[in-house]
Amino acid sequence: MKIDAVSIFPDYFAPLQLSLLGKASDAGIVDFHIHDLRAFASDNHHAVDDTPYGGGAGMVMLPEIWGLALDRLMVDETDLIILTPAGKRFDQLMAARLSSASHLVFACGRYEGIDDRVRQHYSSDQYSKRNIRVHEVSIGDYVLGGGEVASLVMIEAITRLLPGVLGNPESLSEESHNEDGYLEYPNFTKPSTWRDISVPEILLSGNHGEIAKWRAEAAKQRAADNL
Ligand code: JDQ
Repeated sequence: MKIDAVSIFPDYFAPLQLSLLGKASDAGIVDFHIHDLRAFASDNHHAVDDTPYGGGAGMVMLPEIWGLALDRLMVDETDLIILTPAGKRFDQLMAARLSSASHLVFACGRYEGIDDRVRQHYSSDQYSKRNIRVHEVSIGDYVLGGGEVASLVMIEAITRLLPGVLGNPESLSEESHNEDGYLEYPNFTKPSTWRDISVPEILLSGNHGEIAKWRAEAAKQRAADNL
């Protein structure tokens, strides 16, 4: 999978070289390319934003500069993801669907966001005929300063689903049990008693049928507690 990200703060993407994502990148499973939007700004002070038509607070990112940056990246079979607090909520199902894409482009705005004509333009027939799809996505109902951290969240959730990325394949199949409802069961490791708190005895029994039943019940209880 190829992943491009466009931002005026490319340094936000440094963590892609660490841990799971760094190994996936070294192994050639995912190919990250980070682009500095400001490189496409050609006026004297390299401005990327201007005041909003209709008035109001803040600044809006210029469509012309986004067009220059994105035109070079939008090949056939590309999913363009525009981060915005007003987008469709990102969840595990969206992560799973996007994990089978061949090319993702993350457009990371700042200020009050990107001129909406950028979304409109890349959503037009000319692009959908080339299997280019545009997604406006939010990672949750809170307001971030820009799209970079939201993109990192999505990239981590998506790339860990790629074949060969997760070291332990059982972890993924057990997660898929959860996709239709129950959250995770609580986990325990050594020692069996810590600060007077003992691990539930059933987990030490070796009775895998009873352990599965206990975990299903504990996961259900935890989900109810977190409502
Ligand atoms: C941008 C902003 C609109 C402040 C600019 C670009 N889930 C989620 N929360 N926040 C974002 C995503 C997000 C994504 C991209 C962004 C926020 N901002 C700041 C935009 C109103 C107020």
